[in-house]
This record gives sequence, structure tokens and C-alpha cells, in this order.
Amino acid sequence: MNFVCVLLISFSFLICHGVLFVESHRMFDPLLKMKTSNNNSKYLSQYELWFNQTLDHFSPTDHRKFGQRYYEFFDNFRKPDGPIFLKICGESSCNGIPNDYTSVLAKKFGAAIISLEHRYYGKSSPFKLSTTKNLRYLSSKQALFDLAVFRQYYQDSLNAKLNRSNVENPWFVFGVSYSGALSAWFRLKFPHLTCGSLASSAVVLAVYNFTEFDKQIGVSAGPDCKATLQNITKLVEKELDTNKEAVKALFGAAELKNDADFLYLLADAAVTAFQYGNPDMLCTPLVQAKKGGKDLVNAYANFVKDYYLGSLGYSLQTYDQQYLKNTTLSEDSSDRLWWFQVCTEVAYFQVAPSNDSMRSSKIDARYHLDLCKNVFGQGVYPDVDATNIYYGGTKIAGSKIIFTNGSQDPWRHASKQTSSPDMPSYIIKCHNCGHGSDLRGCPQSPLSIEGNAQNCSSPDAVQKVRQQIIDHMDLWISQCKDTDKSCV
Ligand SMILES: *[C@@H]1O[C@H](CO)[C@@H](O)[C@H](O)[C@H]1NC(C)=O
Ligand SMILES: *[C@@H]1O[C@H](CO)[C@@H](O)[C@H](O)[C@H]1NC(C)=O
Ligand SMILES: *[C@@H]1O[C@H](CO)[C@@H](O)[C@H](O)[C@H]1NC(C)=O
Ligand SMILES: *[C@@H]1O[C@H](CO)[C@@H](O)[C@H](O)[C@H]1NC(C)=O
Ligand SMILES: *[C@@H]1O[C@H](CO)[C@@H](O)[C@H](O)[C@H]1NC(C)=O
Ligand SMILES: *[C@@H]1O[C@H](CO)[C@@H](O)[C@H](O)[C@H]1NC(C)=O
Ligand SMILES: *[C@@H]1O[C@H](CO)[C@@H](O)[C@H](O)[C@H]1NC(C)=O
Ligand SMILES: *[C@@H]1O[C@H](CO)[C@@H](O)[C@H](O)[C@H]1NC(C)=O
Ligand SMILES: CC(=O)N[C@H]1CO[C@H](CO)[C@@H](O)[C@@H]1O
Repeated sequence: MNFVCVLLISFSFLICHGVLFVESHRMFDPLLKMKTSNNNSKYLSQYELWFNQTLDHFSPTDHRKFGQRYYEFFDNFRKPDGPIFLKICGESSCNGIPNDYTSVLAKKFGAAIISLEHRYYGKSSPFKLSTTKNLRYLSSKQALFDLAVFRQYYQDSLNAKLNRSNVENPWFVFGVSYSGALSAWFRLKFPHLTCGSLASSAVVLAVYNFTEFDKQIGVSAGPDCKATLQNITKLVEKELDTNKEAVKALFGAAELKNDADFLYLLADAAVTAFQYGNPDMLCTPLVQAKKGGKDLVNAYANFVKDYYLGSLGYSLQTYDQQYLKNTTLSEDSSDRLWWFQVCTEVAYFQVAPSNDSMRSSKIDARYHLDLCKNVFGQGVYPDVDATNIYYGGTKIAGSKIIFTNGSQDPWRHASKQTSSPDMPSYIIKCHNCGHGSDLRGCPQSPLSIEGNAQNCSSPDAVQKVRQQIIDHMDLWISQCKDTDKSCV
């Protein structure tokens, strides 16, 4: 542990008990956390630090604060002028700084890594209950402002620790998926606060009827697997008419009372295989079952139970509108929180295309709008146009942003896929390249340490894009340092 780290950690001991919460008050024991931190290779650090964040950045009169959790990792930091990587946490509890490819980049650049939990998620909830009224400060706009204010605070406190003032380390922001969009938008809205951005599988385009998503699943599956999945959907729909309880029980999903919720689970389970780089886990047994004349629904039920709900650990509750209405905060509140963001800002409604769809045609825009209304109340629906006007969608007018996408990932159709000199875009093409393969390697989930690309069907495709990322970072960070010097 080096000098900066010791100082920052001892500083945190002073502040950690005094964090102000608007309604809730969580306590934690820093010593306990200290003991379990830094010895799990999946994380670079799980040692919690706290920051008093402004609840409403857009109100001139409301000055309430809430405690926001963050992490830091200084092992590779070239003090005092090394870069600072701000790794943005997205729509789930942020339990530490994961040991993905960012740690390789940190070694290469002599960088510190800082990670701030997204407001409302995990332990960074301003309120005790997630009622619709309390969720009114949950938006990407507030989250971006959080990052800006935190970034400034962090630089100032680092300067104070290093006995200096008005010095800026070169910052670089990172994110994957929704946090990838935040990474791009941060550079767009606060270009003076970061030298550049990596926007991995960044969903910068808010989409209302996201039919491209399902179409990509069909392409990623290939003709045989696709036809099998389509037949399974038809068979299950038929069973729902005649044998509802039995077919739900077969998938271990008897508790899903709403049939469309159940059909959504079935669609999502297949999606995850392609999105996270495990296509063969799904398609090999299905195509084999088909060839061997076995029961297809049964084969798919085994995949959903063993892989999706089993080894990947997804929960049925995610699909259960009854559960999504629960406003008690717990470990799994992320589902309700993310649906709120979907229902108010970004939509990405994964509806069945009118022709040739994988998922049931019952999963349409009406299903999503009804869910928004049922879970959050009358009048809650996404204003997608407003979101795209605010950020620009795929016409985002930013600079020094790298967009990366995986060829098999359905989400890439909500990303910026055309390259421009100021915002290079790269596609990583391989059989199991999906969501965030540049940072996560293969499979993308569960995590492979340091984003190992060995098990990608084409490791070279991943390495090539990684080298391009490094080249851009190198250039932009050095340009940032030059600007800084000329200002002194
Ligand atoms: C956060 O707020 C609490 C209560 O006002 C205060 O005691 C604590 O010092 C603050 N922490 C920081 C880091 O400013
Ligand atoms: C991590 O640290 C805890 C507490 O010191 C210890 O009990 C545990 O065995 C350690 N785990 C590993 C994998 O080293
Ligand atoms: C910081 O500066 C003060 C006054 O200039 C000095 O007393 C102190 O030793 C310095 N601390 C460090 C860590 O350099
Ligand atoms: C979305 O699709 C539905 C049909 O499912 C259609 O009624 C609606 O107009 C579409 N909305 C937009 C914004 O494309
Ligand atoms: C799908 O169902 C159709 C009609 O029942 C059948 O002709 C076709 O062979 C099936 N295909 C697969 C891959 O199961
Ligand atoms: C809501 O969730 C909490 C925490 O998980 C649980 O204790 C409670 O029973 C749930 N309430 C309802 C009505 O399901
Ligand atoms: C529907 O999809 C099939 C298979 O991709 C294609 O052959 C057919 O032309 C499509 N029909 C329409 C009306 O788009
Ligand atoms: C690659 O996959 C093989 C077999 O699936 C597995 O045993 C191995 O641990 C994986 N290697 C890496 C580096 O993930
Ligand atoms: C940078 C790049 O290769 N982008 C491609 C991503 O995918 C879309 C759709 O397949 C192509 O049109 C882009 O050229």
C-alpha cells in the first residue's frame, strides 16, 4: 500500500460515521470491512468510502445531502501525477472495483481507479423506501452531476493530501452498458472534467419499440437455434392456454402469476446467453434435443433452471410485477430501480418485431406501458424523445469518446456504431463476443479475471480493439497533460 492510499484510508475513518442521510441511516464497521477487503481476486477493492452528495442538483432551494458509496485502488498509481480512472457504476449495487481489463490498463498507465456507486442503488439510497415519489431524483441527469461533483471533490482532497493546489491529474472515465452511456454522456456534458471516455457497449440511444434487439438475437442464434427457439415460444404459448400451472412449474416459475411476465422471463433467459458470451450453453442442447426428437420445451426448461436461474443466479422476482411494486429496500431492489429508469427515461422496450420474432408477440409496447403503470402508478411512461434531445442519441456531439460493441450483443443497436474521427467506434466480432467484451473478455458474465480473452472464439479480435483503446487513451491523456501545463 503506498502513501496516497494510507492517507486516504485514514481520512475515511474520520468521515465514515458522520455521513448524513436524508431519511435512512446505514451504519457500517470500517474495521470489519478492512479485514475482508482486497483478498478476493474478483475485486481490486471492496473497502467502502463515503461522500456526502447533493440530493437535487437542479433545485436552487433544496440543499439536502445523502451518503454515496465509493471505492479506490491506488496500487498502480504513479504518484503524484498519474491518471485517475473513474469507473462508473451503473444500475446495480456497486460492491467494489471488479478486477476486469481496467486493472490491466491501470498497470499500463500507472493509474488509480476510483468507482462511485450510482445514486439509489446498493447502499447509496437517499431514502428508506423506494416509493414513486421518493424516486423523483433518480435519473441519468442527476447521476452525471453526481459524478462531476464527486470528481471535483476527489481531485481537491487528493491535492490536499499531496500538499498542493490547483493541480489536475488526467482523468479518464469508463463504463459498460448503461454506465457506458453515462461514460459517453459525462464526456459530452463535462468535457473539462475528463480527458476522454471509454463507452463500452454504451446504450446512448433511448429506443421506444426496440425491435432490433430481438432481431439480433435471431442473427446471433443462427438458423437452427433460432427456429428451435421460435418453436419453443409457440409451444409454450399453447401450453399456457391449456396447461398453465404445469408449464410454469416445469420452468420453476409457478410464482409468476402474470403470463406475460413468464413469457418475458423465457425471452430474457435466451438473450442472456448471447449477451454474455455463452451461446453454446443454450444452442447446443436445444439443437441436440431437436435432432434426437426430444421434448423441446423440456430442454429449454432445463437451460432456464440450471443455467439462467442456477449458475448465473438470476432471480424470478426480476420478472414479477407483484414483487417489483415492493418499496422496501433490500439487496435486490435494483430491479425496481432500473425499471423506474426504463419507465421514465430510456425505454429500450424489448418488444417482439412484427415478423420472425423469437419472443412471444404478447411482449409488446402495451405490456411495457402497463408494467410501468402497474408498478409505479398512473402517468409514469418514458419520454424517449426528450432523452434523445438532451443527449443526442446516436448523433451525440461529443469528442474523445471510444465506442466499442460486441458483434453478438443485441444492445449494440442502441449504441453508436458508426465511427468518426473524434468518436471512434469499434466492433469486436466473434462467436461469443457480447456485452462489454473489451473489458470483460469471454464469457462476459460471470467475470473472468482481468477480462481474460483466451476463451473468446477470436482472442485476436478482442486484443486488436484493446490496442486501439490504448492508443487513443495514450494520445488523449498526453494532450490533456499538455493543456494543463499551458494553463499554469
Ligand atoms: C458528511 O456530513 C456529515 C454530517 O453533516 C459530516 O459529519 C461529515 O463530515 C461529512 N463528510 C464529508 C466527507 O464531508
Ligand atoms: C479473506 O480475508 C478474510 C479475513 O481476513 C479471511 O477469513 C479469508 O480467509 C480470506 N480469504 C481469502 C481467499 O484469502
Ligand atoms: C505540507 O506542507 C506543510 C507546510 O508547507 C508542511 O509542514 C508539511 O510537512 C507538508 N506535508 C507533506 C506531506 O508534505
Ligand atoms: C410501437 O409499436 C406499437 C405497436 O406494437 C405501435 O402502436 C406504436 O405506434 C409504436 N410506437 C412508436 C413510437 O414507434
Ligand atoms: C418448428 O415447427 C415447425 C412446425 O411444427 C416444424 O415444421 C419445424 O421442423 C420445427 N423446427 C424446429 C427447428 O423445431
Ligand atoms: C417487501 O420486501 C421486503 C424485503 O424483501 C419483505 O420483507 C416484504 O415481505 C415484502 N412485502 C411484500 C408485500 O411482499
Ligand atoms: C419475415 O421473415 C422471414 C424470415 O426472415 C422472411 O423470409 C420474410 O420475407 C419476412 N416477411 C416480411 C413480410 O418481412
Ligand atoms: C476456458 O474454458 C475452459 C473450458 O470451458 C475452462 O476450463 C477454462 O478455465 C477457461 N479458461 C479461461 C481462461 O477462462
Ligand atoms: C465500427 C463498426 O464496425 N460498426 C458497425 C457495427 O455494426 C453495424 C450494423 O451491423 C455496422 O453498420 C457498422 O458499420
